[in-house]
Amino acid sequence: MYLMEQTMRWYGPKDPVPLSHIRQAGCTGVVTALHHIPPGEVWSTEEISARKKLIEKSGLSWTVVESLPVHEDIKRRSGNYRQFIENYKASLRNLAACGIKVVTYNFMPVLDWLRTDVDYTLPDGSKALYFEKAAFVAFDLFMLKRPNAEADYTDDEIKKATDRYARMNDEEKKRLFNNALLGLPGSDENFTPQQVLAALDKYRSIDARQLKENLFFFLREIAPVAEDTGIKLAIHPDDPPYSVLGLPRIVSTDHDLQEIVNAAPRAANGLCFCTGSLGVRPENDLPGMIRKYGERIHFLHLRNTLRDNEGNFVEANHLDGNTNMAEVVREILIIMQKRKQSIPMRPDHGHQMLDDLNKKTYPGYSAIGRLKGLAELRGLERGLATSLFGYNP
Ligand code: DNO
Repeated sequence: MYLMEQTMRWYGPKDPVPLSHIRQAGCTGVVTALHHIPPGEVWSTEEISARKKLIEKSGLSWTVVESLPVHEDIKRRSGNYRQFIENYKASLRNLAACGIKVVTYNFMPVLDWLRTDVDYTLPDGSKALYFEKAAFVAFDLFMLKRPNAEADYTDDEIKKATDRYARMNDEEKKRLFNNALLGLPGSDENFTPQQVLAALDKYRSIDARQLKENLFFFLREIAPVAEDTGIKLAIHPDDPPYSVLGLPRIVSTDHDLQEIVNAAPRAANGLCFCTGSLGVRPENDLPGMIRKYGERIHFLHLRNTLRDNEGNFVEANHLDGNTNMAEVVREILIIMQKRKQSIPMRPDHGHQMLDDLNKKTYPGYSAIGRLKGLAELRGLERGLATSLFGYNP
């Protein structure tokens, strides 16, 4: 019986959640990256194997790399992109030489995930990540002051954002500003508005089609290397799965995934199936997508969101929210038996709760909330495996 391989993200030696706790949560491996190496540089075998040894000393394995970052020049196909692609290939070869099999990356321009509130208090006092549309539009229009931003919103959206902004006190404004400009995951730095505006400007002439072509070009370069070395690539979807700050987003829909898998028709060119990101679009049929792309799913992020009609969404408990997690896990179980392979999974994010409320952790990555999610997912999977396949451990 093939069950999901349980992992958690670990941000490296500086992560307040130690490896021993991840092991005690029941994980066999971790998902991590060499966050200290700037995007575009080669990950040497020395650096990789040192990190691997550290992880293995704790009785865990380094199951997935998340992320091997893609340099902005590659996304724009400008500047030094050829060199950066060669460096990417070299990193893949080095990772393979060290025995690492799955590499996650994303192709979101400028910013990775985006929320307006990373400390949103739920009725029970725990905290969740939250995306509030009106606040985000207010940030874009009145704080970032992105040139021509109004053109991207309807009159109704602008009015709601204007009202929302007028009701915000200074403290709320400060929080919104800091949350929206939170640095990339794994870094402690915030972007300044000037940096963001300058970075956005560089995408002025790149629309979704062009960005997709740039991704396909990159994929056709790296997928053969991944295949030859036995690495499986897993592209992470856009979070949230639509255009933000006028930037094109190209990994959000069923059609996007179809085009991506077709662009380099090799098993190595695969997906990180993130239910939390894809689940924000009501038309994304997640169980159906798993059936369709099952052969190409190399990594799973299981998380749930609850959305409303205004475009707001809050991160819900792993088994609640708009995604029917039981259906998702059932399809994953079926795919794994068909492929005769376990797929690595991590409980994505978790509420900050209990003792963790007093700790400073990476937003979404406190220990107890993730442990709760993992335990629920593990129970769900075992229950389904028993009822569907007669699993008997
Ligand atoms: C957020 C994460 C993303 C993800 C990258 C993958 O919590 O899921 O930041 O790691 O997009 O490249």
